[in-house]
Amino acid sequence: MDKLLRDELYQQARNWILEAGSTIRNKINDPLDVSTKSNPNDLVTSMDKNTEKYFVEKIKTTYPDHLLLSEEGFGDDIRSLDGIVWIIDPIDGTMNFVQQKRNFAISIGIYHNGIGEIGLIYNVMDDILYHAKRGEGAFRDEVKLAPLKKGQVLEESVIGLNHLWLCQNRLVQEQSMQSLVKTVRGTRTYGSAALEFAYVAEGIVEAYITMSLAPWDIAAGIILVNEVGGITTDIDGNQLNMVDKNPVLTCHPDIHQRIVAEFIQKGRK
Ligand code: 2AM
Ligand code: CA
Repeated sequence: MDKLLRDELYQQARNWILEAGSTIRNKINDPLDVSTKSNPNDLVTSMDKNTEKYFVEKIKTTYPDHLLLSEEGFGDDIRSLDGIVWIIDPIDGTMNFVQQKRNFAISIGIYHNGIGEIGLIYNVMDDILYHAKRGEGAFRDEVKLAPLKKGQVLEESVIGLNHLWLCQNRLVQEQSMQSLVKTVRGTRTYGSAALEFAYVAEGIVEAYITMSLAPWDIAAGIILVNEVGGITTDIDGNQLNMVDKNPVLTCHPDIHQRIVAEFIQKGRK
């Protein structure tokens, strides 16, 4: 994608994400219509759906030849990332949105023939925008994020992790995940994959590991993490499939190999 088009799409996406966020903030205390999806804890609200419809309408009107891969089903049925694809989660961290009215984000990744060009993650209630254009660095509002510092060791790292994986998971023996938790300095669960990626990019968390995420949870975050020298793969260290769910590891490059080899592959079921 040439720079002129990338700059234009970035500006549009930025305007739309800020406007959608402002609408959510204005309606944050309105009565909520909550339903469940794949399981009783997998929530969706009318706000998720209306926010997604807002983006679909804007994108389809302005860029009719672009495609949209999004969580609530108002986008296109996409099997590949050919062309320009907007990958959108209208609310990432819906449980936080419902239970806490904060700690959720809107996530937009724009990909061109499979290459991540633009990533935006908007922490709506804190009004903080993480953003990146490929090759131009990542930012938290107007502040450029520093490249991840060299020499990171696992014992001094804080990792993001869903605590459920310590009790039950299909992929890695629970003892192996518990051993990872005992090795690192600390763990955090923020409840929004997009924000966890933003924190890895910001360098306030050194890794985020999770057993099943969809493209819209990670599309923007991958670009942000890339821009500061971080790595995102599946939990075995392989390339992600961007049109399917994946178990995901995003982290500081110095600790990637050790997490994969010592804690995941040894404990693989
Ligand atoms: P969501 O809020 O958009 O559903 C929570 O640990 C993180 O995992 C959130 O980013 C959440 O995204 C994501 N997630 C993905 N699939 C999920 C599922 N089936 N149930 C709950 N959270 C899910
Ligand atoms: Ca969502």
